Order: sequence, then C-alpha cells, then structure tokens
Amino acid sequence: WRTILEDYLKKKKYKKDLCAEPLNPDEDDEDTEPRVVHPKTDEQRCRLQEACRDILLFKTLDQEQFSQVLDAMFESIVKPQEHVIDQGHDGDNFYVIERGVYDIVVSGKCVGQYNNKGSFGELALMYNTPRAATIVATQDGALWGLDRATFRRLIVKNNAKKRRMYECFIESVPLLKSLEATERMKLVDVLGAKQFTDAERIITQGDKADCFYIVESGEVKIMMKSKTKADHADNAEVEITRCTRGQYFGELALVTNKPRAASAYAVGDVKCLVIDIQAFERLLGSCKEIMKRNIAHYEEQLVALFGSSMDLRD
Ligand code: 1OR
Ligand code: 1OR
Repeated sequence: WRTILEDYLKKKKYKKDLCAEPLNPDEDDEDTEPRVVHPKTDEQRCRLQEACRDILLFKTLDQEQFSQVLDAMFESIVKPQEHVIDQGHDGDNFYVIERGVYDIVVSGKCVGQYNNKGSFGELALMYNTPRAATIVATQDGALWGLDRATFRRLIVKNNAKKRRMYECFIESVPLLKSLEATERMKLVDVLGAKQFTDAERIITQGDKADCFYIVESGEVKIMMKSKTKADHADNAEVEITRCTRGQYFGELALVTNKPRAASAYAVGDVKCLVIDIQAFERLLGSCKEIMKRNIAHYEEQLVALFGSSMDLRD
C-alpha cells in the first residue's frame, strides 16, 4: 500500500510540476505557507528600508515581494569578535548590514571585509551548501536577518525569473565568454539591475568602489578630471570614452584597489547589471586577465590625453 501511495503522490507531483510550470510560471503555489512577520516600530522600518535600499538581491523583486521580505526581517545586535556565520555550518539566515565592520574569513584567512553596508549569507541558502566563509564582527554592530524559508520562497523563486530574463544577454557579453555556463548562472543569481536617467551620475571619480557594472541598454559616458592638474582652474571633466550594450565599466578600482579613476554618466535612459565586489572576486577571477589587458590600454590613452599616466598609477 505504501508503495502504491508513494507512487501515486509522485505521479501527482510530477503532473503538477509539468502542468503548473509552462501554463502559469508565476503561480504562487507556496502561498499557503504561513508568512513570517516580525513587527517593527516606524523607526525600525525606516532604518530597515534604508539598509535594504542598495541590496542587489532585492533589486529584481516586485513591490509585494519586497514588502514581504521587509516584514519577515528581524533586527539582531552583534558584539565585537562575534561569529555571525561559521564556515562549514548549515545556513539559517541571510543578513543585511545595518552598521558595523565584518571580516570575511575563508579557511582562517581574511579575504575581504564589509564596511557598514552590503549583505551576506545568501550562498548556503541558494544552493543548499555549507557556509562558504566565516563572518566575524570586528566591532559593535547591527544586522537584519531573513530566515531561510522566506529567503527561499521569495529570493530563490525570483532567481528562476532572473535566469530567464538575463541568460541570453549574459551569454552575449564578451568579457564573460571564458566562464562556464554554471558560473554565468551563479553570476545571474546574485546580480542586481539598476536604471538611470539622462545625465544621472553612476560613478563618481575619487569615490571608494564596491561594485562593477555591465551595460544592458543605453549609453554610458566616462568622464575624467586630471588629478595631476587638480590645482588648475581649467581642470574640466573630459569625455574619455563611451560604453554600450555588453560592455563593462567600474572594474579598474576593484582590480587596482584604488578610488574610482573616472566618473560615469547615463546618456539617455540606461539599464546596468550590477555585481558587488565580493561576487566580483568570487566569480570573475578568471576574467581578470582580460580586464588587466584592457587596463594597460587605458594607460597609453591617458598619456595621449593628459601627457602623463600618473593618474592611474599614483
Ligand atoms: P554563505 O551562505 O556561504 C558565508 O555564508 C557568506 O560569506 C557567503 O554566503 C557569502 O555571502 C559571503 N567566498 C565565499 N563567500 C563569500 C565570499 C567569498 N565573500 C563573501 N562571502 N569570496 C571568495 C573567497 C575565496 C570573496 C572574497 C571577497
Ligand atoms: P573605475 O572603477 O576606476 C571609472 O571607475 C571607470 O571608467 C573605470 O573603472 C573604467 O571602467 C572606466 N581610464 C580610466 N578609467 C576608464 C578609462 C580610462 N576608460 C574607461 N574607464 N581610459 C584612459 C583615460 C584617458 C581609457 C580611455 C579609452
């Protein structure tokens, strides 16, 4: 009887999977699960909204999904030296940083840091893997947690949509040609999309860098002021190049670990895919050689334009 019953249930599930997907891919069949809601004061909700404003994983959610995410998040205070996550453990929550500095430690070695912004803990929840890194608070801090079940119901489900939306485009980006198909998919899973209107500044020369951009549509103008001429009255921004669909910018500061070397502005409406520095380090390591080769060309052009390559080297 058990096998018959199991067989019946399996078939039923199979049929449901088969029918539900193509007919209505966005059908919310898990909507019967109880929703997690952590009540918040207006002040907390304000701070939470501010902390989540630039979280890339939330950028492709619709309003209803985003508001369910905010409802489910809970505040958590952390002490210096506290391990928020331990490498090798199972994943319980995803975290958004409200404040504090956190070391990223892999196999005992510090490989990076979060400084008062960003998020972590998505990998174990997305791929059902053990935690890939240890996250240690270096000072008093505050985090917003999102439980595993809600993360899977909303974010992981949305990833299927993201893959459908960006798979073709990502495959067409020359820089990413050397990645394996699964690596490109993982990139899609964690990237965010941002829109800019005409003349809006996307990058500011001199700023600290924490992300990388690929142009999905529209045109981006790269403008530069000479640092060596910084005291001169005639040190106006000079247009140095433009980027269009499939091209990237904002890699230089990440590769050289320096402030942004130029500013970037939208020309008309622009859509960019955005990848944070941790995902850049984790997934684009093998593309760095291509980037470095192109950076060598920047130096040559800098000499031609400003008479020195001081600005990129300093
Ligand atoms: P998790 O659920 O695996 C640890 O828990 C989290 O650390 C992980 O999700 C990421 O959100 C975050 N490699 C692996 N995980 C990283 C990395 C990372 N950076 C941040 N996390 N890097 C490669 C190290 C060889 C990037 C270093 C900058
Ligand atoms: P970033 O992170 O420094 C500004 O932020 C971005 O502008 C930079 O990365 C590059 O992606 C992009 N010199 C410096 N940055 C450039 C240049 C460039 N071209 C594009 N960017 N050039 C030499 C300057 C005269 C190349 C001109 C074709």
